[in-house]
Amino acid sequence: MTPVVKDSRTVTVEDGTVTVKGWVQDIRNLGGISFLILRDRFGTIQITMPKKKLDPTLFESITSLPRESAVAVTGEVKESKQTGLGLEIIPSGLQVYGEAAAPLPLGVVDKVNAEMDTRLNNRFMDLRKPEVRAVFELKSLMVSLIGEAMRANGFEQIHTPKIGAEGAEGGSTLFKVDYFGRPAFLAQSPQLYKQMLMSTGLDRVYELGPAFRAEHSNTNRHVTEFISFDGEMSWIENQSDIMHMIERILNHVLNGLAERGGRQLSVLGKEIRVPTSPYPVLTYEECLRMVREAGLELADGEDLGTEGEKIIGDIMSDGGHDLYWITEYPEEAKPFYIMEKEGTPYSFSFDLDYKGQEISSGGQREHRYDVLTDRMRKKGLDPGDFGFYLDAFRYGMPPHGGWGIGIERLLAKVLDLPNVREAILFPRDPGRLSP
Ligand code: AMO
Repeated sequence: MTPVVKDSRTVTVEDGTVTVKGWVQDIRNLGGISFLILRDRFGTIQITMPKKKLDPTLFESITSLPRESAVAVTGEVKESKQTGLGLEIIPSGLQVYGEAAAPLPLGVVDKVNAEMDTRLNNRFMDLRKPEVRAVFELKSLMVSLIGEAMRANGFEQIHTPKIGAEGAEGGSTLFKVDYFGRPAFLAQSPQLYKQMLMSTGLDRVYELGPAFRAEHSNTNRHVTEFISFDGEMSWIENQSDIMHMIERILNHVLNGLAERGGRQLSVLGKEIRVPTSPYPVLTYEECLRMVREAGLELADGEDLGTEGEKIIGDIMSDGGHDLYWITEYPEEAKPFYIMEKEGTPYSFSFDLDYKGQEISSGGQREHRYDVLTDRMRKKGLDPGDFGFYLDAFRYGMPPHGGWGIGIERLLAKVLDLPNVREAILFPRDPGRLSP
């Protein structure tokens, strides 16, 4: 006999008898007959118990199982027109691995959605819902697809330190840690290290790793720990080389999710709109104009902000574009490592926005030592604090550039999730340090 539930690791078959393992989703008692709905990661199966035909002790043990207990049921498979799978199991044995306490902290099949906090406090139970788990299965697929695209384009995967002496993204979002009595910080990004590698011959590198930001804001798109997908490439001509690369990678990722994530996407009732390249390019000044025309008062050089980004997102969406670039930000608004556009107040930088939200920023870096140190001073930084980084610029640094993409923001936008926390197993924010 062949296994009855295809590709499930929880079914074993022997002499026409199967053993299925899973969680007790529901038990229905209808007088002479009872049903147990058993669930594993692939779906549910019905265990049918005609009272008169079953051993009374077994009947009693199964029908009194608390919901969500982890069990194995052994029995005979029968065809059934009444079940979705087209079959049912008549049980002959039961093994209880873990009996669930009652009441449950959170219902798994409840129609009413629990509050986000209740769900996150009981994430182990929340994740038993197929639609919650599907997000993380797609996240796992997304990470594989990123790896595929990066390898295909000649990038090496790297791992840089997450504890360091300096941050690259501004002092206000640094988490301080006590490093054996010395002050240290959690990495806000791999920025300094990925750039240093550009002077080594590791011409194209990428990292998928945690980034920490002491961001004291409670919004649906900020968390204090996220996974940053960083890329850096050297010998570039200009920032268009980087933008083209990102488009190639994202198109592979979105196509791959649509093609290989079909089961999870249908659980979520979502479809992925794969973009066509090239993505439209807007300049910061054009965006400012669009936002002002929509009635939002923004000063010259001011951040477009959540509201401004949304206005532009709506306009672009009306034109059929989910993904679009915003380039030529004022250099003042960009970090020291970004190259200025000489003779103008602008910079060689970009943001990539997806449905009205920034999911990535990057640009061409300042690779000329003297100009870089001047730019640091202009930003109120002491080049002396960045000696380890600057040394890599003193002995032959090629032109280079790169990007950082918050993968949870990307996934949240792909799946239209209302909150970036939906794409993080155990999110961290100002109010949440556990679980
Ligand atoms: P930036 O600071 O813009 O750039 O961050 C890059 C991307 O990381 C994500 N992100 C976040 N996601 C969730 N919560 C947060 N608090 C958060 N902060 C940032 C966003 C953002 O677009 N070193 C540069 C990148 C580069 O130039 O290579 C950097 O870190 O998706």
